[in-house]
Amino acid sequence: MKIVRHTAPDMRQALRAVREQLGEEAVILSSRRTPQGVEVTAAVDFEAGSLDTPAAAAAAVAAAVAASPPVPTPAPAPAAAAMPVALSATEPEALFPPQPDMRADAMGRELQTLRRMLETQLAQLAWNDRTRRAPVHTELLRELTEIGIAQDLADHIVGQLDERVDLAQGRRFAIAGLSQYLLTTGDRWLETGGTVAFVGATGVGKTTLLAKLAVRWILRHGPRDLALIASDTVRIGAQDQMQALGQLLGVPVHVPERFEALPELISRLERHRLVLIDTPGSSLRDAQLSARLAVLASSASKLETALVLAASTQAGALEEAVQRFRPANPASCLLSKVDEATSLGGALSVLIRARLPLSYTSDGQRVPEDLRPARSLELVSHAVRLARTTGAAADEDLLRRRFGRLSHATT
Ligand SMILES: Nc1nc2c(ncn2[C@@H]2O[C@H](COP(=O)(O)OP(=O)(O)OP(=O)(O)O)[C@@H](O)[C@H]2O)c(=O)[nH]1
Ligand SMILES: [Mg+2]
Repeated sequence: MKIVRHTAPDMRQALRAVREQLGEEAVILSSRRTPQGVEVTAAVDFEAGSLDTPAAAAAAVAAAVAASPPVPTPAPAPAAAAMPVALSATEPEALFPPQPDMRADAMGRELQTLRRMLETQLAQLAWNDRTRRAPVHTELLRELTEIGIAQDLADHIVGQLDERVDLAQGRRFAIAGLSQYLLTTGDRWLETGGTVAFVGATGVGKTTLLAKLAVRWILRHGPRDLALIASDTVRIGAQDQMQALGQLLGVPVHVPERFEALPELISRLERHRLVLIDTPGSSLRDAQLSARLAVLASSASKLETALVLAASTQAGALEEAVQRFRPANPASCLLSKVDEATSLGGALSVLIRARLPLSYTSDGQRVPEDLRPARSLELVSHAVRLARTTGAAADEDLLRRRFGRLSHATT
């Protein structure tokens, strides 16, 4: 099937243009007024009789209208005499109070249903058309969806592909594209140091990551230039956890009196090359979260906040975490629990969309073994492998809803 959109000064000219391009079989799908005149969207299909044709789609919609239940008629208003209202010629509204316009409501709902049905049919047509015209592109969209890559990103990557590309080339291009968009920082904390506060939701693995980095630093540089700050005074046992780590490593653990005293404590520790700061985990709806993040954002310019995200979390919740912790102005993020994730594409899409560079990933509980400096190609390849091993499948309905849009089929 072929779908075209024409703009002309008037309807007559628009229809003539449609007829010239699509012939007498063309079906008008929609028309609307525009500042230039009218815009007409029309389609023609070469497999008449199939439900995939616009004519059949229109017929299906018409049949659905005919079959839909009648619009309920509102109950008759009570007789004026029975109303407990003062009869006054000057207040006719009191005699006939406005009834809720049930009929209009029902018609509105009916139209919405029709609109959805039509959109579904058109999406199906457009997706079928796209599959026929660019099978490699649609296969790649399917595979990216199976990996868990977000719709806009998948569309963007596939949209850059040449028309004559084959599937193997297309796959290589998509993986290279994703790797290129996924920013990473390199192993810079362990090489040159820094002052880093780990923020993130409760239980995502902040303290474990801090411990892994501290041990790795000592293995490379010794304990002299390392300082730890335990600013989590919220969770029972959090201080003990940090003190135990400090004792084990032979490194002092500093505790600010209050969270607000953190900037002052940081400036006192300036001579240390690496200062790692454990912060309380916050539920995303924590009332104190904004205040704490504001303290971090206004702290010494040397301080950098790093957002910890658990890869095992759903993409929607990761997106929300990125938004909620934005006031702390994180310069980078760390991805924990990669070993627990059943799909990685969603997490990678969130990081790419937020342009948040990834510093390290963690794929287990062992300290310090389960820590890696983030490498984008490695992560994207891991996401692909994961989709294969879990047998992820994108169902046809999802693909049609995501990628079956008219613009793709418009010539
Ligand atoms: N499987 C797996 N478990 C992890 C990983 N990182 C941390 N954990 C576990 O997750 C749990 C929580 O880790 P913590 O480091 O205490 O998390 P947190 O963010 O500091 O928690 P709060 O301070 O309570 O907010 C612990 O049982 C860790 O062993 C990881 O990469 N993979
Ligand atoms: Mg902790």
